[in-house]
Amino acid sequence: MSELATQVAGGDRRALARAITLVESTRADHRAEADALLTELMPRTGGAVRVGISGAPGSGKSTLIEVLGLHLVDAGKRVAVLAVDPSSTRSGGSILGDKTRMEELTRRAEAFVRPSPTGGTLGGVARRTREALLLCEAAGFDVVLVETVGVGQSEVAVEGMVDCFLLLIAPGGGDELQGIKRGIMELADVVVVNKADGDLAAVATGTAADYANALHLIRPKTPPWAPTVVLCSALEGRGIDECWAAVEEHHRVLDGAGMLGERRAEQAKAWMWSELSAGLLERLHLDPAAAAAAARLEADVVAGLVPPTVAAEQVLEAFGT
Ligand SMILES: Nc1nc2c(ncn2[C@@H]2O[C@H](COP(=O)(O)OP(=O)(O)OP(=O)(O)O)[C@@H](O)[C@H]2O)c(=O)[nH]1
Ligand SMILES: [Mg+2]
Repeated sequence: MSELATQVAGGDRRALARAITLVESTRADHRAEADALLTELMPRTGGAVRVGISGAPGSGKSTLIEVLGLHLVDAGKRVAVLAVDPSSTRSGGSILGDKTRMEELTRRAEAFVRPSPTGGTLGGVARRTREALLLCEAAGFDVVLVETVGVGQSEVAVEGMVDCFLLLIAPGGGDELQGIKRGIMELADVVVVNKADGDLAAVATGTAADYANALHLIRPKTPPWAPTVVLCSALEGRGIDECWAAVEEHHRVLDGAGMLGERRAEQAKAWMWSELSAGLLERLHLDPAAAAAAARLEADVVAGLVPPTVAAEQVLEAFGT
């Protein structure tokens, strides 16, 4: 094995951080090294419980991840935290950028906290996070938690890379339920109603009941698992056991039905095809004949002279000629 692969496989956190920086690089020579590294480490991947944590801004994702992470570390597990943050491409910030909230977890030797890569499209950020997840597994982490903010398509991307997708909800009135898109509810394996404390405790109980009812109306994503609702207070550290118990139960049920391997295989296949379409598109843009045809036809489409479907077909015909 290469030196970096050996160090990553040995659980060296600094080597892991370097390996992730390598897969995040857009330089062609780095990409080649990253591909070689991932290929070497591939046999060591697959050993972690992969959990996605999503929710509206301010619902308490980072707070929950820190207490959950500490809880797992205290239980003897090694925990990695990654982030998918499409907004970082605009603001230059990052959801784990304010590491203050995970300060304690970051200090633990059994934990690894990695902020979201900045720059690039959601597709690019998601790809690097998938690769970072595999590297964390190769480094022997038992649990990988992927945080994403619940806006736009990032939930879909994260759901496509984890075993269990946890949707975090802050307590609120009935109208708040409609604020969560049905499509996102359908992705949830576990719904966690956070902030069940102080003045919000009673509201949280009502919100949990609302979600339990709403989930009944949704066709289960992966029967025999029926999504569950858990109440917790990340701030007070209550209900954290229950959150993790739900994740473990989901894992047990899926694995027992042979569906965990199936889910991961499907995800890997979909990942390959998304890489393939991105790669094809990139090559098409670099192909002189296709690029020339595209430039010409784009103008015709804008002018309303050629139907877009016909234009696309003609660009494809020019590709590689
Ligand atoms: N009362 C109460 N407040 C909480 C709880 N969990 C988080 N908060 C507060 O909610 C605010 C947002 O918490 P974060 O953990 O940063 O939320 P987030 O979902 O990671 O936010 P973004 O990353 O910005 O999307 C902070 O002020 C927290 O202290 C909780 O269980 N109870
Ligand atoms: Mg956060």
